[in-house]
Amino acid sequence: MKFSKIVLGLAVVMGFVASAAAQSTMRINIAIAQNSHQGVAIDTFAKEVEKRTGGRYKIQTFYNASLGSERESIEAVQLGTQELTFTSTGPVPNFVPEARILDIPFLFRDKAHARAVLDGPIGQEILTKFDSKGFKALAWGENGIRNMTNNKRPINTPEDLKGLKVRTMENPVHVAAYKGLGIVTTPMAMAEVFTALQQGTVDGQENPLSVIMAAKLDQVQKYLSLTGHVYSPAVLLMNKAMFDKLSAADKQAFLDAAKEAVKLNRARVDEDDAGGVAYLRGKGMNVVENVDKSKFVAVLAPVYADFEKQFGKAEIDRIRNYK
Ligand code: EAX
Repeated sequence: MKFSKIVLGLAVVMGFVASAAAQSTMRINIAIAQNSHQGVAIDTFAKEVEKRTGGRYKIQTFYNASLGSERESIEAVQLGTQELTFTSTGPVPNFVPEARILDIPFLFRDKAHARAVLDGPIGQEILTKFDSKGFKALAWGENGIRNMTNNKRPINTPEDLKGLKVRTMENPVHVAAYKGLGIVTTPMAMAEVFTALQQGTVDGQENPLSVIMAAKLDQVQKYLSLTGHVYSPAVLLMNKAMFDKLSAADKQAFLDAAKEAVKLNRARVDEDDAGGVAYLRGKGMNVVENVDKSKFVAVLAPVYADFEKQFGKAEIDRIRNYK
C-alpha cells in the first residue's frame, strides 16, 4: 500500500513539473487602464496566445504603466528585460525613426484610411524596420484620433491655441507641429498627465476620446475640441530574440493572436468614438464639435515644408493619396 502511494505521489509531482516546465510566462503592459481600447488589445492577445499554443505560453497582463511608461516599456522590450508591450507610436520614433512619418498631423483622412495604410504595403514595410532595432512588431494597433483638451478656453481656431501650455507625447514630430501652432509644449509620460492637469502645471493635453475616457481626464479638463489633428497608431512589440526562438508554429500563433487583438482594439475605438462625445458632455465637459481643420492645416504650412524635407514629399503624398 505504502509503495503505491509513493509511486502515485511521484507521478503527480512529475506531472506538475512537466506541465510547469512546458509553460513559459511572458509579460505585456499598457500605460492606461484595463477598461480601455488598449486593455482589450492585451487581454485578447493573452487569451489568444494561450489558446493557440495549447497553454504552453502564458501572457501576464499589466495596466496603468505598472511596469513603466510607454517609453520605458519599449526600452525594456528592446533590452529583453520585458517580453512584450502594447504602445502608442508616441515614443516609438526615439527607437525606430522610420515610424515618425505616421505621426504627421492631418496626414490621414480618417481611421479607415489609416487602417488601410497600416495594414497595406506601406505600413507592413514600416513594421519590418523594427527588426534591426531589436523588436518584432507583431501588428499595428490603434490608439485613435487625437483631440485637444484644456482648462482655459474652447478651441475653435488655431489662434485659440496660442500660448497654451500643452502636454505632448515624447514625439519629435508632434512637438515640432504643435510649436508651429503656437503651443507651449511639455513632453511628459502619460502617467504624470492627470496630476499635471490637476495642479495646473500644464493647461491641456491631447489624446483620442478612448484615452480621455480611460484616464478620466474629464475630471481635470473643462474644454474638449474635436481637432482630430493626429491619427495615433499603436503597435504590439515583442523582443526580437524571444520571437526568433519560437517554433514556426508558435511564431504564427503569436502573429495570429496579435491580429485578433487588433481587431477588437479597433472595434473598441469605434465604440468609444461613437459614444465618447455624449459621455464626456455628460461628465460636464464643454465640447466643440465642428472645428474647421483646414485653418489648422493652413497654419502648419511652414512645418509641412520641413516635414517634406525630412521625409520626402513623395513619401508623404504616397500615404496621403493611398486608397
Ligand atoms: O497610449 O501618451 C499618450 O498620450 C498616449 O496616447 C497614451 O499613453 C495611450
